[in-house]
Amino acid sequence: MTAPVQTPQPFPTRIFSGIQPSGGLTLGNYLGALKRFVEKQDEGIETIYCLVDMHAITVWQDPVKLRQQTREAAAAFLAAGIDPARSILFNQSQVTAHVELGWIFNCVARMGWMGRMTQWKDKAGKNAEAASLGLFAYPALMAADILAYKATHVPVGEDQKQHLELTRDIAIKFNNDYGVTFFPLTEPVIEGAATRVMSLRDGSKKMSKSDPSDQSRINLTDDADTIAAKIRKARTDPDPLPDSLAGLKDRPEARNLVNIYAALAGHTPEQVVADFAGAQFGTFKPALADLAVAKLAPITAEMNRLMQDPAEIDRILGEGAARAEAIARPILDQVYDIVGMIRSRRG
Ligand code: AQP
Repeated sequence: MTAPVQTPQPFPTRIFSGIQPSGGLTLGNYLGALKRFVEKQDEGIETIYCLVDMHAITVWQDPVKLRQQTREAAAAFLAAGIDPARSILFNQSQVTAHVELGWIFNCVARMGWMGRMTQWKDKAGKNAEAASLGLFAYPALMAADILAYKATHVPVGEDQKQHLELTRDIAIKFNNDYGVTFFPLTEPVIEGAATRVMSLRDGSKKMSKSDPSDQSRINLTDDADTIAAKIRKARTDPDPLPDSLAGLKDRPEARNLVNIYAALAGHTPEQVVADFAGAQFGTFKPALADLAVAKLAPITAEMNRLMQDPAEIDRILGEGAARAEAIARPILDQVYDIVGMIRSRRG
């Protein structure tokens, strides 16, 4: 192994991020990721967004549902404002550079690093022996997703921070092992009022598309009545809203609803508590439900419209995959060269 090198950042700004089509997208995915993906695109930064279907199958997926969920997630991206002319949008399995680089990173990453990942511990639970090898290696493939494009920034929710740190560790070890300054040290971009949206049933658990309770989350496909009913039934405490954020300490469910309101309204949580100081949840919840419906209903309607034409969605994903491939393939060719693989000309 060569001496460690400090990797400078001579890399142009490029954003990459992804979402697993492992179920219908939730309000957590929307506020923590999708809404911010659109903002980055609208800032004029080069943006590459991926539906990470290879990640989704680290937990068994019904093939028919997986295809449906992938198209539905693509529809959600488009409906939320991702413009395929300005962003690259595709599904991961169509660009094989991801799994090729993922394998190389499996050989760079250490077992101990993977074993410390909290998502692995949460998802594998007590029965790690029965979890898939893919679930264990998930963060190495995620590093490959990002570094196949030498992406410098990744907008994510709070839960993905540790995986981003591991992506940097893999980049540093690759650069050090091969004595190159090849991969950037990618920065997570975790910003906004709702970087960790919590379950509506349990303020200590993240809102998740794979939570067995549908009441725990708002789905982007929920209609107005369902959204209002879920917010009405959301767990809270009997106290009114305080006049400052300090008063929400130790009130995780109340804090969660304030954060959701703030992120949907484009306000800070401080503004929201100032506006609703002293209000009971009987007043706050209907206001939140109205806001959520106003923001989400147009997205749901557009998703439904787009889902009428699955061939068009597939066409957009295919076109995005071709553009993604054109960026990733030359990078991967260089990686093969760096690690010492023979690449013969064929035909
Ligand atoms: N509750 C959340 N609050 C804020 N951001 C969230 N994200 C997910 N849940 C929340 C962000 O959404 C992006 C895509 O996540 P993912 O689909 O790749 O996987 P995940 O983080 O494991 O999301 P889920 O919904 O919990 O999926 P399942 O149930 O399949 O594991 C990421 O940027 C994530 O931070």
